[in-house]
Amino acid sequence: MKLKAVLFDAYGTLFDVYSVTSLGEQLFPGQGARLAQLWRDKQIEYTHLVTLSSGAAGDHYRPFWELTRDALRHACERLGLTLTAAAEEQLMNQYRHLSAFPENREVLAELQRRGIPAGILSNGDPEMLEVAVKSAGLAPLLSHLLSVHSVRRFKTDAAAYGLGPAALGVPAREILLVSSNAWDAIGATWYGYTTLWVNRAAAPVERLGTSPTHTGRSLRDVLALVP
Ligand code: LAC
Repeated sequence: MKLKAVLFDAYGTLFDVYSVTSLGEQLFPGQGARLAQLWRDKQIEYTHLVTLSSGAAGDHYRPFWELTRDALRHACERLGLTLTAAAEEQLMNQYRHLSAFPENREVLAELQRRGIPAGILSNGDPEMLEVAVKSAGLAPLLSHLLSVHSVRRFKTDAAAYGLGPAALGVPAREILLVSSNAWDAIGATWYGYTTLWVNRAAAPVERLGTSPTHTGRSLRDVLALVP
């Protein structure tokens, strides 16, 4: 089977969410790494919670930007750090302009050269994605910026993953979904995508009875999988 398009997760996959560590370290010496980790974990936990509890009884969706801010506040409180309004703005602003992983540009450029449509499918709200993509200079290399905002359900909800095939006009199994988040790679596999888990951190596999279709170590591994 030939893969016809590639969709990338944004946060953690194209953009390095732990690049906030150094600012965190500056603001809270000795706590930067713990803060970055807890902030990220809480952010994802909140997305899962609001989606899991949304349904007939109510809609608890709030944009990723807001959940990210709330997760930061919680993480600081948990670590006993006093988050001033100025520090919060600095950290949130850093989150808006996360560093892109260095290999991204050449991989996206090569996909474009091969004529393979490449896009983003992300929990991020449209404004966040647009700013991140522009500030990383990746806009001309991405044909689709798909945000779960339009369906008000975060990954791993089927409504979120359904955005890919609907926008690209090809079945999920003919789309390579690339994520550095193991849970996202597995959720997408369950949905029906062909998946690549970019396991940059050499993390242990998730024990959920399903494996991503492919596992690699950098975004470059995409190029061996598409024609
Ligand atoms: C995203 C989060 C999961 O970009 O990283 O969808």
